Amino acid sequence: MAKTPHSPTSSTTHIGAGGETHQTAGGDTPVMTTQQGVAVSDDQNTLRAGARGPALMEDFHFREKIFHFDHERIPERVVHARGYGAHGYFELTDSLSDVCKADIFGNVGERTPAFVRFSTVAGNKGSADVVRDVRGFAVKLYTGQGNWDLVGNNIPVFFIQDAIKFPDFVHAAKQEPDRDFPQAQTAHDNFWDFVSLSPEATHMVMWAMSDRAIPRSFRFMEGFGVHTFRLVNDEGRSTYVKFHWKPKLGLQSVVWNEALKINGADPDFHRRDLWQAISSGNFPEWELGVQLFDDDFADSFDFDILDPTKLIPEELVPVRRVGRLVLDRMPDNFFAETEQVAFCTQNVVPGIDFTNDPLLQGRNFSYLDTQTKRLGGPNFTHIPINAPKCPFHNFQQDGHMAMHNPKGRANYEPNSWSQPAGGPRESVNGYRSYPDMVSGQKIRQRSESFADHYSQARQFFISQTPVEQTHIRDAFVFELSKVETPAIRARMVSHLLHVDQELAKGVAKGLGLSPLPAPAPAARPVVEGLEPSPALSILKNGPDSFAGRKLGIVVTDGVDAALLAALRDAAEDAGATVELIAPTVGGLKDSAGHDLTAQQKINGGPSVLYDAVALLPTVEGANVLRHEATMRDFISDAFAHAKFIAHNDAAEIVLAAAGLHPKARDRGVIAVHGAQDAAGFIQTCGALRLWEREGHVHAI
Ligand code: HDE
Repeated sequence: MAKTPHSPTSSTTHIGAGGETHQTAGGDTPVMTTQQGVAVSDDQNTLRAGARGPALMEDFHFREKIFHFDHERIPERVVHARGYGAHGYFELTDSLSDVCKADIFGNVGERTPAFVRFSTVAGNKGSADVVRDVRGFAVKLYTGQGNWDLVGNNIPVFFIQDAIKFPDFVHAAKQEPDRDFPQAQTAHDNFWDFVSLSPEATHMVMWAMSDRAIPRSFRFMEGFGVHTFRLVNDEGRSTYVKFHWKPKLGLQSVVWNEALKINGADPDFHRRDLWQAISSGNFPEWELGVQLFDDDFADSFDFDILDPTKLIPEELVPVRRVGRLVLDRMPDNFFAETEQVAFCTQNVVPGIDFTNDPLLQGRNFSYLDTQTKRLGGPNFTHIPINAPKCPFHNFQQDGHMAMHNPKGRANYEPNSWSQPAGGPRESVNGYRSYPDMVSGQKIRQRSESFADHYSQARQFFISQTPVEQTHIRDAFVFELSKVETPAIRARMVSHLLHVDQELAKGVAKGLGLSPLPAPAPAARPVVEGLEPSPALSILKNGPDSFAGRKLGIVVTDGVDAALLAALRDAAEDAGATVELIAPTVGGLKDSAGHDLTAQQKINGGPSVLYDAVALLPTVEGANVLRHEATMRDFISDAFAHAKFIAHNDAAEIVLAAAGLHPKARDRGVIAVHGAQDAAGFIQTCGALRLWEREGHVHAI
């Protein structure tokens, strides 16, 4: 075989004239080439006229490399810019074939490949993960009958009722245009100005101020399709449906002060969590639930099923669990997959159809349009992450970046060419829209049936535990305290008076707002009698185990090997992971002389990164740590955030240095001496937080 520049030789390391270290290809190391496949001989130096001379235009490798780099960015998403995705599959566990003809709901046990992208809404692509925001929960299902995109959120309702308000809403939520801040936050005048002028937002604002908007992990949050959709069966009968994703590990959120600190300590907290879980084989899982109902229910329901600011309580229409979604593979490349994935609400398959929800109707226009802009043309469907995995054929052709065009002579139909030249034809099994009866005047008008803006906001509030209600109140106070215009603060409180008097008074007190404003004029009086819906609370739907959570153990050189092993074993047996935090990440040994590697140095591993913590210093180590400010923060934050804290005897002085004298402690600060204590501690951690502590650590 002739020797080509691509033939393997052996890899060698070179030190360049400038002192840089670089390797040449050989063995397993592939040859670097240009985009044209031409092998590159020197990637360190541009082509010059003499070593100190000007660069030469002729340097095609340099020009191609820089040109490509200059074009690396594509427009980020207008909303949901910051996201993180993973591959997996959906498996049907309970057939829905009686109500839906889609294959994905017909064959129990069948697995459909899926790609999921989680996101925040308001922040730019580089913003922090644990901001107070709605999370996107977008699922692309590559079914055998074409792609179905269920583009949902982790909150089951939305801020607005008509798509025409979406640009206004998003403008108001994002950075203010004259100053370009605040980033990824609703705590500013424009947002609260808009929502306080739009009473339809009240229900969603309650959710946004709840802990739903600061999830602990993507793995511990629910997803919702939000709109009412239709399922259609073989006979053409339509059944209304609301889609739910229920996390197997239960619901969990962080507390607000913790969120603020996580964003500094690890702005990638959520994406790192997903990466670590999937990379270590702990595949996150959700059940798909459906609420099915008919026109009779729709007619009897207190609210309009087409109104996206309303939900249907699970206690009224139970959620039937029909399948599971498992995420088991990270993308090979973030940009190619997670950034280029193009979700479109209008991607449905036979058996799944739309309703006249005015938000959904508007979305069906918006997504195709935005992908064309973002990905540069109509052929974004040719990008592998967006292409269906089933056969597809049509006569659409050409355009930017066409990867494939119809083959053969015919590129139109009808045509009289025989196969294969004649190309694809319509099918009797093709997608048919549900023949919904439509009539009415051509008019710009919101339906009267959408006018009750407060009753479900109230129902959401009364469904929460007292701890969650306090968090909601505090979130309103925090956000409105950042609003500089007193009239906007007061206007918001005037809406809350319809939701709950105590909530409104609590917010007013927290703002120092006196006297209370008059209640906002209500388009419809509040329906007071709605029953609480326990399904709406996070704490009523949390896990009862520590599975999937993270324990942070502070160790110092010479740490008690047996106690460390006992804690680690108990945590891992419960399905949790463990990280060690130490004064140095390397150079540690346990009492048995084994080398230990810490994942974090103390100032880089604050307790906000963990669900529970343990302190196992040696006596010498404790004497050093008690003088370390970040160690004291570690403890006082863990305590203030209501976390369970285990400690050995030596840790007493460190606890005391952080203000946790024995008298200041509670039943969540637990001494551990051996394997039994360790197992008991991990079991206690299944409750995740000692909420009763919150009342003792806050004075305002
Ligand atoms: Fe979106 N939304 N949206 N949205 N949305 C986008 O599409 C839009 C709405 C949702 O991970 C955009 O690719 C309009 C509700 C998710 O790639 C854009 C309206 C819900 C994602 C768009 C809504 C969502 C988007 C921006 C009001 C929950 C991220 C970039 C009528 C059910 C998908 C893009 C991903 C993204 C438009 C309201 C969820 C501009 C016009 C309600 C999860 O097309």
